[in-house]
Amino acid sequence: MKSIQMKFVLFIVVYIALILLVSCSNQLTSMTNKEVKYLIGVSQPNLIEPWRVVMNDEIKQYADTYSDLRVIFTDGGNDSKQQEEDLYKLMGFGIDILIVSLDDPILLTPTIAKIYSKIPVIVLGRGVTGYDYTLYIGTDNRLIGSKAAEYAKQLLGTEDNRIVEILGLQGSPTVEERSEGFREALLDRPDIAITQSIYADWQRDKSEDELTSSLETETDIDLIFAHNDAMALGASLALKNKGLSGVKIIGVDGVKGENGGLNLVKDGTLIGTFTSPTGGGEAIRYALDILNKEKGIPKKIILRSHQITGGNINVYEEMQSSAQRKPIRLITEAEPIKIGFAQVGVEGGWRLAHTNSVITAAKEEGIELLYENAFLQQDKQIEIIRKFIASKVDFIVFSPVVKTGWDEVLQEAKLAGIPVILSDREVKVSDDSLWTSYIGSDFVEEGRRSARWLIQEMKDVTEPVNIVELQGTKGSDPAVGRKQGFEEIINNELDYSIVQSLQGDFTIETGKQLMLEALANYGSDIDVVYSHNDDMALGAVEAIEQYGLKPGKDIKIISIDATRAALKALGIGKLSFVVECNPLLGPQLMKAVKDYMAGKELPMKIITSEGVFTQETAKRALATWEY
Ligand code: GYE
Repeated sequence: MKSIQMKFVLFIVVYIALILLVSCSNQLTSMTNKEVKYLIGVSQPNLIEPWRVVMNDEIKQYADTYSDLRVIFTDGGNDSKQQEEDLYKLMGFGIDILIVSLDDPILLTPTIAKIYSKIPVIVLGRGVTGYDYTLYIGTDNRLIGSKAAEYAKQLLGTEDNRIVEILGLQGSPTVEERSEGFREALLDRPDIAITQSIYADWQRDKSEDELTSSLETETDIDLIFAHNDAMALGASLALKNKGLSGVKIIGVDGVKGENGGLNLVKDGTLIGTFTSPTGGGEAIRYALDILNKEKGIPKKIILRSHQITGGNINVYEEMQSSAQRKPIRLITEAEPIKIGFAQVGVEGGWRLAHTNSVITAAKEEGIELLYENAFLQQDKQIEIIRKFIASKVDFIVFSPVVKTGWDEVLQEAKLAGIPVILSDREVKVSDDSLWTSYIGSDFVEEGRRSARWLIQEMKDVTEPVNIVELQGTKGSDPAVGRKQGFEEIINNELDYSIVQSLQGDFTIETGKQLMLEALANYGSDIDVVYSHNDDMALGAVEAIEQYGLKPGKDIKIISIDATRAALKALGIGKLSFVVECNPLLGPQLMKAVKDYMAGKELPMKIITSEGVFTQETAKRALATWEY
């Protein structure tokens, strides 16, 4: 890294050059003579969308509270080539970290990956594929789509309903996810048809023009779902020009400002919108944590989307105003924060590390922790949660044994005003306001990573590949996600088949027993074991040895967790590949609890950052590995 002085001199030179050269669309924050510790580059694909203007405002506002931060903003003028040039220009200025929001993920993801090999990169809001970035901050777009559909279903009658969907930029993952979420949630309503899909590139004018021309031939529309408020506004203009009224319009974004979604809901242009927080403030907060090399930086922050309608907009705006963000209660030594922690079980190495991490972190933060264990039984876990509600804890934290069946008890917690944090596993409930935050891994991605490695590893093999899958607890979030992600990738490969998929419970014993069963059926025809966790993989190692074959050689073994025991086995070649799933969630959990008690809104999901291990990297990692 260049010295700070050098960087400052360079910055001054660049600044002067910029004033002379940079197109007027690029903006710079004001400069003072104070020493610049960190230079942050912010690259936007355009500043036509109000949502992006708000994002920059939030970044600026937050960055301005630090006198040693400088931010350079660029505006790609809605042209990916221009944005690519901007990115290299920012690199030329010697930025320490890049904050980037993209429009065209296909063109720019490789550039982002290249930059990420040199400096940390925070991707904001929309679109980047793969995993080559430091941190992503955005919303759950599939969820936004499905919430919009649920709302549309409420708004429409029961017969012959026609919806026009106005989408953002074609090919963007954000657009695909919003659209898929929307369409999937409409499947149970055969009376609703999406009669038209219009791609309007997130732009108001394009939406207005496209809809205007389609209204020439078809005016029978009941509802419009636009992927952002700008396009929703464009659609409303087209309808107005045509003299059509009564079409309900739902948008997404819900930002402040003249043409922002909040105003559009207030003046009745939109029937409702779903907020898509820009994450600008969070980006600066995390940029500083990254630059200061803080531990435990997550991989993804998913912000909560709120449904805004005429009925709740005032309450929402009040909630957002900073005056409302007061500490929840006074915390003293006599009355510390009190957490009830309903642990799922003692099933293996990962779980023990997780339990210890939570207990230790609570102690370090002076937080009182009531700890109880459900030993893999849902009834018991529900009973424990009820006990915590009765003891009036400040927080309930639990790792749900399975995904479903929690509505009732979580409703009770909500009624008692006790926020719930899901640690390391998610739930599936009808109302996502029943839980406050999820802290853990992306299980689907873990499954994909396992499959991608396998395909790479087997690329020269011409024979069919026979896989045995050892699944974790039936209906648990990690088992469901790891299966789904693995299958998603494997299903594209004609020669790969999962010959047997057996149901375990994440313990070494079930791993061994299930593997013996698979060996009895398929013997040496098995090429690969894909195990949903390390304990079951280590059980499979024992079974394969007992059967007289060599684990890791005759049969490759892929596993998830990366406990020390698994890394050791990988180091000596008994396992083949291990995907990390980090159990050391205690510190992040305590941070979230303290933030909440201080009056901050928590992200909906905090997804931990994780690596993968081969034999070589496992040996090296073991020297310092903590769990
Ligand atoms: O992978 C497994 C444990 O929920 C992420 O549960 C956790 C999983 C972990 O039993 O070993």
